[in-house]
Amino acid sequence: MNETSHQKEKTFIMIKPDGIKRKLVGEIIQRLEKKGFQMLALKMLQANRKILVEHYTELKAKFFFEELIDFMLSGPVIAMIWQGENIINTARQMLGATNPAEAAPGTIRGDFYLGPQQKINENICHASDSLESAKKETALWFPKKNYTW
Ligand code: IDP
Ligand code: MG
Repeated sequence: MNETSHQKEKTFIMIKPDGIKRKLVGEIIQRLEKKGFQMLALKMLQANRKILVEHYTELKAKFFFEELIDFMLSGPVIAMIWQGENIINTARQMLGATNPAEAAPGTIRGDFYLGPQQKINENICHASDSLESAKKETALWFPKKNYTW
């Protein structure tokens, strides 16, 4: 990957239903902007089962899959495309570990951990974990590709 395309790397970031209910939307967007990243697209929507099964298709065999889908259907989500240098890796670092109880201080999942009453799947925010999944998830949630300004 050359330097230019690396600087224009895009990723898919989604605020989960708990992040919206807990009023963390502004906080998450502010953190990404402060890091120098550019928002390219944003929409709030009630996801359906079909798009969520496709989004999380690699986890289909996991014991927590149905609970995860139900949680993701429990309220609207905010789907976004963001751009910036090395954003795929950096956004993952900014989210912190999957299990919010283990997420480091300074990360979104770590800083807003509520304690043992918070379920693992309720971890506030999603970010693509690789270039391949960023492309897949961006196309899945924003099929019209009308986000290049
Ligand atoms: P990630 O979101 O950090 O990439 P993944 O392993 O891709 O983590 O899992 C997707 C989502 O599934 C997690 O964000 C979390 O909501 C949920 N999840 C992952 N592991 C568990 C688990 O052990 N129990 C319940 N939910 C889980
Ligand atoms: Mg993942």
